[in-house]
Amino acid sequence: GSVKSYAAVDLGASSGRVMVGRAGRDSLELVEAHRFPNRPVRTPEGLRWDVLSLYAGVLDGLKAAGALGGGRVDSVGIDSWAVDHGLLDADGALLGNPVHYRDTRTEGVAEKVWATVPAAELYAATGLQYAPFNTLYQLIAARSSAQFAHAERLLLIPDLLTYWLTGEQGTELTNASTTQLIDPRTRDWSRDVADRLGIDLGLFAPLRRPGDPAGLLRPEVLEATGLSGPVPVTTVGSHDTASAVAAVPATGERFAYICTGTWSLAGLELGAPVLTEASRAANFTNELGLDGTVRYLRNIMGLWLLQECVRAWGDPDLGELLRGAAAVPALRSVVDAGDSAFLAPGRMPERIAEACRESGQPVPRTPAETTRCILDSLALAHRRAVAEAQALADHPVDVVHIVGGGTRNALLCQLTADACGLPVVAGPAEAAALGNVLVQARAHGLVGDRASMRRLLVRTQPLVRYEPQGDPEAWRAAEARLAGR
Ligand code: ADP
Ligand code: LRH
Repeated sequence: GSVKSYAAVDLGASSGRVMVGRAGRDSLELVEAHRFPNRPVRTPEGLRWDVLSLYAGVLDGLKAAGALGGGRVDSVGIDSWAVDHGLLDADGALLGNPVHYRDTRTEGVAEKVWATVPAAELYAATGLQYAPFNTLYQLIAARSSAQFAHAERLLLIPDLLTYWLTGEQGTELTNASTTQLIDPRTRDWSRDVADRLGIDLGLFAPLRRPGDPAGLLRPEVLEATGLSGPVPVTTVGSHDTASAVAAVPATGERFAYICTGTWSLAGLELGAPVLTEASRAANFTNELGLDGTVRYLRNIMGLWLLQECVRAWGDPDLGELLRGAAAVPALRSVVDAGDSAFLAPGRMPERIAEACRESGQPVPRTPAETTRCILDSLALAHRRAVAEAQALADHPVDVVHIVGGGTRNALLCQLTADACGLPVVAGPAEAAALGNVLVQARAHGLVGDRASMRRLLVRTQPLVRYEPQGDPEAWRAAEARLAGR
């Protein structure tokens, strides 16, 4: 049968990549065309994304993707991290560098918002967890700025890059659900929340959904990349986590997933949101996935904790560090890997040591010990999220799927199996890119529904299974220790 080439642009907080997915009716192969670092920059104003360098990386990547396939790709799809955005003026020009979600401008903003719309009402209306960086809080923080006064349009990061590639503006729904301005039941804007907070929804371009066409590469883009046109851009689940969950190689419904990269996003795929007070108290979020599904999950600080330590230690070899960590005794000290105290960059080894000291646990002294503390803490946070999601959504699971860069960390996968007391199936590592490719393939009639997308992944992608080992009591004790019980 015919094989098509889809370029998937996947921008993570630590790196961007352009992957080429070659898909046929019974085949799926992913090749990396180009990878580039995503390095935020601290300006006098605060922490900013270097979005022009990312766009240059996208163009280089599309060129490399074309070179792999004789100057042709059949379509392009773009996904990235959530919540962040660029503001455009009336001429469509970008007003300044997009602000990084780890910037401090949103400190104390939520409390002001809650004075107008109480937190419980906000959750009932939007289903979104509290995170200081939700787009809603960012907008409230920005709105007295000179820049905001000139803003006529807000484009989320993947929508901004799509605009630069095609000249067409839209707001992709799965990513829009992270703004905290979408009602997960109607999958449309929550006009009531916006009105009460004085947010003009006219800032947003019209909603579009995964599978919708998003325009054609502009002639200048064809010229810069050497691609032969016309090349359509296809809307995918433009929130990277939506694309990653679409590529969880599950065989049934009774599964939990953990998308591990800079973040760990741990939870369930559901048919309807869970908007209970208990769910709010547990800070689970209801983000939108493909085909009206809900991504019911918790944000855990993830491998960010390790990335920041590795940076502080001057970039030692990761493999060696992990071998050292494997030799350190288990569960000596654990920290709360869900604590937003770890959100900001800087001084990570010290902050972890302080958290251990303050909770009366042994303080990790070497990089190997600190790494072990991080991985034990992540596994423990995975355990809690998987258990609590099942209870809050009344949706039991038999298996935990781990996807994303963290699948390359065998120790983390094994510890997660041990902590959850469930088998872990690890892979694919490039889940977001695969979900991106599969939605493009589906839009062009090459694959069927979500279940058949998943069957194709099971048949074609290498997966590794980890059985739970060790003493489950040790994890219960560590959990109790962390909860101060
Ligand atoms: P993001 O998309 O958020 O930028 P990724 O999914 O690319 O993140 O995951 C990046 C993380 O994967 C790194 O921080 C690192 O901890 C882990 N990782 C990547 N390669 C390896 C490897 N060879 N061994 C162990 N861990 C790895
Ligand atoms: C992961 C991610 C996550 C969001 C965060 C801002 O890359 O998209 O789902 O919560 O970035």
